Amino acid sequence: MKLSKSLFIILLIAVFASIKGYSDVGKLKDTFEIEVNEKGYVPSKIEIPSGLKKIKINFLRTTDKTCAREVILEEQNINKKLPLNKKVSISFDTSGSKELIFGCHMEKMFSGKIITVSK
Ligand SMILES: [Cu+2]
Repeated sequence: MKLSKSLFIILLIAVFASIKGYSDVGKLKDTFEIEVNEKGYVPSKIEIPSGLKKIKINFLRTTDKTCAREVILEEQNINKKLPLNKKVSISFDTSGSKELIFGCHMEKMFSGKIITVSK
């Protein structure tokens, strides 16, 4: 009787531990918001955990006073126009890349980075 009770407790702990591990994976943030305004891409640096395979970035250009009217990410063959006040999403595979640079058509005039970090 005593033995089965401690077995039950061990089992319970194992179940809770696995649920916690599962929810931690589910909590990895994979969607990011970037505003394009007078300062350029804000934020201009996005850190993603190395475990992520795919991320999504929502861009919203909120001013006409910028030349960053598109987002270009050459490594991923992404080149999208950013209409004023319209959310534009890009989604791509980040596994295997450490650092990705995106920017406007004038290359590094306005740019941002996506950096993979181990957490
Ligand atoms: Cu530019």
